[in-house]
Amino acid sequence: MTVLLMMTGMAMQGQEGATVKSCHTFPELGYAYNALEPYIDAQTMEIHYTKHHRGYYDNFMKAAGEAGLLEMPMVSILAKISQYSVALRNNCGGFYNHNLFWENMSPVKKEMPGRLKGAIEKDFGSFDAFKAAFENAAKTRFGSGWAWLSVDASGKLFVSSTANQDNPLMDVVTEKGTPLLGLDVWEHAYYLKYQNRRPEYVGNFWNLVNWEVVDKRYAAALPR
Ligand code: MN3
Repeated sequence: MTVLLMMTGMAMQGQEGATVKSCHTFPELGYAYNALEPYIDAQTMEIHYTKHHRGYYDNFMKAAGEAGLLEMPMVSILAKISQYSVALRNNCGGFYNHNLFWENMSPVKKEMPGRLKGAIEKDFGSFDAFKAAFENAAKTRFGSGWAWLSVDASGKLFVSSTANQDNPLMDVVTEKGTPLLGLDVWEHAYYLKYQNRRPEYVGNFWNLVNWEVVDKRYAAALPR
């Protein structure tokens, strides 16, 4: 448990300001492949982490090297992603998004800290209203993509969805902010267990959310 939290914490620190070069180590998954069962099965987790996420990472390293961006923080690359190749957009996005996704989930139930709860109630009216908006974003994303809870430059929370491996940090998306919680709705994330039943997968996600991590990201992203 302590080890798990430490690993989660280290992975979080590695995500934001770190340069590509210092992120050169493919991050550890903070729990076992079967730790999120029954909501996400072990086979899906193993393939998702070792094949999909690894593939994005390897291709990101290649594209970043070719573009001479090995010293640039990921957040800076994402903020100017329109200037770079499609390969960099897909793979920097894919690497960043999955890092966040693994950290967003916990095998141990995490209560939502009061700070985040208050902000959600203020900006969405209620937790149920937020949940409905997030589920709607996840269910209605056509094809492959992500649903997000993010905070904008003024400190306000919002829900959005993006296609493919785009995310709210990219200059190419309409709703920009810092992602706090992301849900992968590519079929590779759920098809082995849920087949076409994406809504069931989306509904089960609430059993896994690590609200402590979301709250920490919220606090770190607020305007100062
Ligand atoms: Mn994925």
